[in-house]
Amino acid sequence: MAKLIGTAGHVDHGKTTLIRALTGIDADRLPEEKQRGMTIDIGFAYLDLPRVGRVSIVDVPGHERFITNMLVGALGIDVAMLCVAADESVMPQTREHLQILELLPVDKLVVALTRADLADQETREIATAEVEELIASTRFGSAQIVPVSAHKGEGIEELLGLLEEALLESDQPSRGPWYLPIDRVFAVKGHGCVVTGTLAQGEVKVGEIAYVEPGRREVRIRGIHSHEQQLEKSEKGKRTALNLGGVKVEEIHRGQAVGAPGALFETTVIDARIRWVEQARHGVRVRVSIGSEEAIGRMFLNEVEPDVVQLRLESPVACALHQPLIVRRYSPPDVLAGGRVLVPQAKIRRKSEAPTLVHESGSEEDAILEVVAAAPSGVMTDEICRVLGKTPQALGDTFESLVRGGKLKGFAGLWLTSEAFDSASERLIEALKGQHEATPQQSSVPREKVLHAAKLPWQGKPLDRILAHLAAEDRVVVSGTTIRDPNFAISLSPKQQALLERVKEGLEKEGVNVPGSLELARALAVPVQAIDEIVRLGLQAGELVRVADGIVYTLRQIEELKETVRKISGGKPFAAAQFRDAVGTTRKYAIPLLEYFDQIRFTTRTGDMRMLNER
Ligand SMILES: Nc1nc2c(ncn2[C@@H]2O[C@H](COP(=O)(O)OP(=O)(O)OP(=O)(O)O)[C@@H](O)[C@H]2O)c(=O)[nH]1
Ligand SMILES: [Mg+2]
Repeated sequence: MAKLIGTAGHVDHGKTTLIRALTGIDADRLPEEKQRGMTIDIGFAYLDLPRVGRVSIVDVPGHERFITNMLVGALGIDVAMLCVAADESVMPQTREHLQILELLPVDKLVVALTRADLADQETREIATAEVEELIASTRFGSAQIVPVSAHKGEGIEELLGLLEEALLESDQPSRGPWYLPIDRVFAVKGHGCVVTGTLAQGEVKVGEIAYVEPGRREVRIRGIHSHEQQLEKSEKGKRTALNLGGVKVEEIHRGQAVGAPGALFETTVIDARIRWVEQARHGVRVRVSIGSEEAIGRMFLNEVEPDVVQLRLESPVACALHQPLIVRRYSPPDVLAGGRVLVPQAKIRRKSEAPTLVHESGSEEDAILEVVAAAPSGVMTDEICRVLGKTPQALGDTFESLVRGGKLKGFAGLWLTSEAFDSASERLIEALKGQHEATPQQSSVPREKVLHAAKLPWQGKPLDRILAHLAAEDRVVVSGTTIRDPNFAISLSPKQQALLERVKEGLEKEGVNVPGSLELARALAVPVQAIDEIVRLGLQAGELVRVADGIVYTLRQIEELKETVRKISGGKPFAAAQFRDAVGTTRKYAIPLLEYFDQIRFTTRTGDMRMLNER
C-alpha cells in the first residue's frame, strides 16, 4: 500500500520551501498563496524514492486561521514531516499540529529543523533540545531530528533517507472498501467532473460504480489520475484524481466523499472512540473534522465507556467505519479529542446507556453474532449493519454462512441466534398455552395477545415467517391472525354441550338440506343469537363443519357425504350433477359441498369433472 507524507508545523517554518527543495514542485498553487507567500489550502507534490517508488506528499498551511484546511490534509497521512524553524524553535502551531498528529493514525514522525542556515550552532542546539522535550511526551518520542536548509541544500539527502526509512517501517493496514474524501472538484474539458483526494483505504479501479455521500449519488469511475499519470487503479495513501461519470461539477463539493458501494454512510450521529486532549463537558458544542469536511454539532459523553463519545451533527456528513476524526471546541476552536469512528450511523442514547460496542478486532462472523446476541428477541438487518458500519451487501455472505452453520436464524430480515430463537419460541408457546387456559371456549387466540403475554416485539413479515416456521414444526396452528396450540381442544359447559347436541340433531334431521340458523332457532325455540354462538363454538371445537356461509354440517354428515362421493366416483371422474342427484339435493348445497371437498383436497376439480384423491 502506498503511504502519504504530510507536512506539519508553525506558519512560515519552511514547509512549502522544503517540499520544493525535496521534489522541485511548488505546492502553493493558488495566486493568493504566491502573492502572500503563505499556504492557505493544502497543496500537493510527490517524490520518487528508490526503495518505495512514488509517494504523495500533502503540504498543509501553518497559520492558525487555516487549521481547518490543515486538518483536511492531516486526516489522510501516514508519515508526518514536522517542520520547526531552527531560528525560531517551537511555536504554538508546532504544538497544536503535533497534538493533532498524535490523535490521528499517523505512523511515523520525522522532524526537519528548517531554515538551518539562519541559525548558528548554539541556536540549533537550543531548538533541538526544545523539540526533543516536546516530542518526548508523545508517542513519537524516538523521532529523528535533522537540520535542513532548503536554500543551501544542507540535510536534504539525509532527510530523504529518513523519510524513506519511515515509509518502509510504517505499517497501516488497509481494511474495507475504498473511499476518498473529496478536497477539490473541477471540470476537465471533454471529461466532465473530476474530484481529487487521498484514497483513504482499499483500491479503486476504472469502470467501478461508486457513491457520493452525503446524497447517495451513484457515479461511475471513468478515469483515474495520480500525479499526472493516467492509471487503471489507485490505492490507499495515493493522491488520486477520479473522473466521475453520471454527475455534474455543480453537484459535488469539497466535504463530500466518494466510495465503493458499502464504504460510506450518510450520517448525523456518530459514535467514536477517542483520546482526550482536554476532557470536555457533556453536550459541548464542537467542530468535527472528518474527511474533508468540518461539521458543527455537539459531543455527548458516556458514563459506561469514557473513551466513547457520541457526536450529533447539525448537518449530514459522509462517514466510514474506523474513519479518523478530530473534535475541536466550537469556540475557541481548541483541540479536544481525536480518534476513529466506531459506529457511523449511531443510535441516540443516554449518557448512562452503554454504547453497542463490537470487538474492533474480531472476525465479521463474531461481530454479527455479538450484535445479534445482544438482542434476545431479534434484531433487524439494518440495525446490525448500522452498528457494524457495513452494508447488507457487504455482510450477505457472512449471514449466509452463519445460517448454514446453524448459529443464526433469519426471518424476513429479523435475526436471532439459534439459542435465542429457541428460548423465545418456547416463551411464545408457553404464552399461547396460558391464553388457551384463560379462554377455554376460544379455539384460537389473536397472535398479538400471545406476543404481548410473551413480551415479544415481533410484528409484520418477520412475525409471519416465524409463525410459519413454528407451524411447519407442528408447534402452532395458524389461522389468519390467530394461532392455536395443536393439542388444544376447547371445552364447553354442560349447558352449552346440551344445546350443541340439539343443534346437531336439528341439522341431521333434514339430511343434506341442512337448515340455516333462523330455521334452527325457530325449530328449537331458541333466540337466533344463541344458535349463532353455539354454532361458532361447535365449529371451534371441531364438532361442526362450515361448508359455506350459513351452511353447516355435523361431522357425521360430512362422513356420510364423503361415502356417497366414494360410491359414485368408483375411481372415475364424476360430474357435480351426479353428486347432486346421488345425495338428493339442489345446486345450493351440492356446489358448496364439492368446493369444500376440493378445498380439503378430498377431491380435485378438472374442468367440469372431479376426481377423488383417495385410492
Ligand atoms: N534562509 C532560509 N529561508 C527559508 C528556508 N526555508 C524557507 N525559508 C523562508 O521562510 C519563509 C517561509 O517559508 P514557507 O516555505 O512559505 O513556509 P511555510 O511553512 O510553508 O509557511 P505556511 O505554509 O504559510 O505555514 C519564506 O520566506 C522562505 O523563503 C531556508 O532553508 N533558509
Ligand atoms: Mg506553506
